[in-house]
Amino acid sequence: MAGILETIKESIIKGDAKTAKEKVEAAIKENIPVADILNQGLIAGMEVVGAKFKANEFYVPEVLIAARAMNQSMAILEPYIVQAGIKPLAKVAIGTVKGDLHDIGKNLVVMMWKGAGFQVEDLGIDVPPEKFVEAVKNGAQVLGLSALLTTTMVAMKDVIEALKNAGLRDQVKVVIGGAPVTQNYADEIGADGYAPDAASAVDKVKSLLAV
Ligand code: B1M
Repeated sequence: MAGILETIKESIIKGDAKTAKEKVEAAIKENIPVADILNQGLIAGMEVVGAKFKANEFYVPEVLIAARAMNQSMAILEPYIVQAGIKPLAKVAIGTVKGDLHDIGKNLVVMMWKGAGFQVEDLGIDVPPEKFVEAVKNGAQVLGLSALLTTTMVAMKDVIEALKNAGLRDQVKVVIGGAPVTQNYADEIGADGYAPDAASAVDKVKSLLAV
């Protein structure tokens, strides 16, 4: 089992989408737990990519190719993550905030929330505050905001302001996350919750909604 997960991890690092997808399919057939495929294969690979990018060993093209391999592999895994979901526990919406194009972490939260049984509206990337407001008007009980840049995390505050201006702040719980985001920042901008990773994002929403 460790061998196939290691191959998945290495394929992500190399940006070899074909092998990554084949091995994810093989791992599913071998009944390797989906959480292990995700955490020890895909996420572990992306973590190495992040470290190499930071150390200037990888540049944007390598990172993009790795991200594509990750996203394509996640698409195969998604139905298996979602399988556990029965009836939606609640309606939630999520997006990466305005100015920010990172979506790998956000997509993980989407999958985890779906897997936990939430009905998830994925608003995508570079989402302006008005779109988040619209999602609440359409019934979202929770808004998830993701940001990966210190320059875009400030847009989370704009979303909360827009909700207040629309008179909707009391109708929705706002959960924030992403690498530069902290609990202190959540407190500072008046978000209802912060989650450091996709798995904790599930617990956070469940505790906020008491479901
Ligand atoms: Co970007 N990038 N990037 N990048 N990129 C970072 C974030 C960076 C830290 C790299 C670095 O310099 N070390 C740096 C930010 C520095 C900063 O602001 N402090 C950076 C930069 C500078 C940039 C550009 C400005 C580079 C440039 O053009 N010069 C540019 C900005 C573009 C833009 O957004 N406007 C840019 C572009 C890109 C790519 C397009 C090439 C690509 C994104 C591809 C894509 O997403 N489709 C990319 C990538 C891949 C990265 C790194 C390498 C990896 C990010 C990632 O996907 N991680 C990243 C370095 C790093 O993180 N070490 C980096 C894996 C993912 C699973 O983790 O998204 O953190 P993450 O999600 C986690 C948690 O944060 C959490 O759950 C996940 C784990 O379970 N989480 C939530 C996330 N959202 C959540 C929401 C929640 C709860 C939890 O509730 C709602």
